[in-house]
Amino acid sequence: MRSFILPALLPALALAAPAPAPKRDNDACPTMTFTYEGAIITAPYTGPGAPQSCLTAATSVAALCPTMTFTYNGAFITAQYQGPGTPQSCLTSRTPGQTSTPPAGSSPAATETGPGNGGPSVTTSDLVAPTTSATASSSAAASPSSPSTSGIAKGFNYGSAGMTQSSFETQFNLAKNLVGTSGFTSARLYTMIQDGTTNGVISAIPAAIATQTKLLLGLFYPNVDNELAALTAAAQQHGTAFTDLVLGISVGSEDLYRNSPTGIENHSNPGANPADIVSFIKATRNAIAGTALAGRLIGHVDTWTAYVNGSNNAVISACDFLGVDAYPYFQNTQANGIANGALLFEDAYQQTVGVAQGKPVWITETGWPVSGPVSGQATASTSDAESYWKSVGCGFAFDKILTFWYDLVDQGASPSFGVTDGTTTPLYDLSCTS
Ligand SMILES: *[C@@H]1O[C@H](CO)[C@@H](O)[C@H](O)[C@H]1NC(C)=O
Ligand SMILES: CC(=O)N[C@H]1CO[C@H](CO)[C@@H](O)[C@@H]1O
Repeated sequence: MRSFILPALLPALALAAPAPAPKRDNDACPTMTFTYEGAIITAPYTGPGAPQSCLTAATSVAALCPTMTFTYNGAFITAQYQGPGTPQSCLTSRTPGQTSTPPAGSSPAATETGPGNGGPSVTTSDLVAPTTSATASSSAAASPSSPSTSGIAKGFNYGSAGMTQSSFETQFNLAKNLVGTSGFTSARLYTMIQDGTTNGVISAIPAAIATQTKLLLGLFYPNVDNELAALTAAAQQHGTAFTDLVLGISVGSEDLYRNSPTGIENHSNPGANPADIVSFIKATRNAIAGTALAGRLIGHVDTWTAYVNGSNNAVISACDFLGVDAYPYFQNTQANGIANGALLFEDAYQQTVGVAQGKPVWITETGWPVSGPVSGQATASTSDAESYWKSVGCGFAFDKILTFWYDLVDQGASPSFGVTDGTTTPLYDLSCTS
């Protein structure tokens, strides 16, 4: 599940490396987020109370940066274009899916979804930052964020091997009660299938209902038919108690990476061609149509190196969101000591945003090991892991971008990425306030 940089891509990436972005004076300007016909829109807030400097900045940035118009669930959406040829200054936004102009006639108040008007429990505020954009400066220099009040989802990744409903509940509760943290109430799964069964529903679903844990579901390629059988069975068995918790559905995990030269070298598992993932995504859309899962966001998880490989663009086009995995620790052909950890991660994230066709980019895996071998200039230690948590987690990701950290418990693995050995007292300080 871990990524490695593709050495073959390095020359291309070096050429494409972003120049320092011109200073923008609207970095602190407020934004608003709302849903419009099922699409998540983030746009500059220019209503009452917006600073005068932001009114002109919003206009001039909108004027300078290219936009694209597309339809999404039947609605016309105008969003920032961030594909090839986009000026670097237009790629500095940290807010996924940012738009410059809300569609005419849209009304945030009227289209906001939420439990109050019969909408699902998962709301826009679970998915994207509700008020302000992150700054464009390096997170290493940014001040740490205050404890979570935003409600934007964050959590950890959960494998399925050997897991039962009771062990899922134990881990979900552990994540919620980690000393020094709050708000780790979401979970990313890799499969819908209970370990040891052909297509039985994974016991993480009743565990999530019992603990009110929100879910990024995962479907594992190439087990298409069984994954879809388990997904639709889960919706049938548990109804809205389950589907109200679903943040999105990821079709596949690192399959394009495993299909690349480095992935083939590092893994025995089969990868997938872009066309395979696209048809799995289409099959998933068909499978959930008419079920309680209809309308849920469908995407894919892969390494940032797979997304910036233009041969994989068809997968991006087929997705509602991208989940990106990035591990500076493994980027051992670059200067990847902990001092550069945040810079490498942010570059990986921004490069993914740059090819995301305006779609939200969620962080599905990142972390730094507490123990394990040296990897290039990277060393594994609790103090390096703490430094990475504070700069990347607190400074860049948490409460601004939907994030799943890697990982909660990783005992016995080498390198080992767990933030705890299984107790609510973490292996290092996880607070975001100091
Ligand atoms: C780019 O993606 C294609 C399609 O997935 C794959 O065949 C190729 O190996 C990738 N190239 C690199 C350098 O990873
Ligand atoms: C775990 C592992 O085998 N990692 C290797 C993956 O491939 C890269 C590039 O060849 C190596 O540098 C890693 O050591």
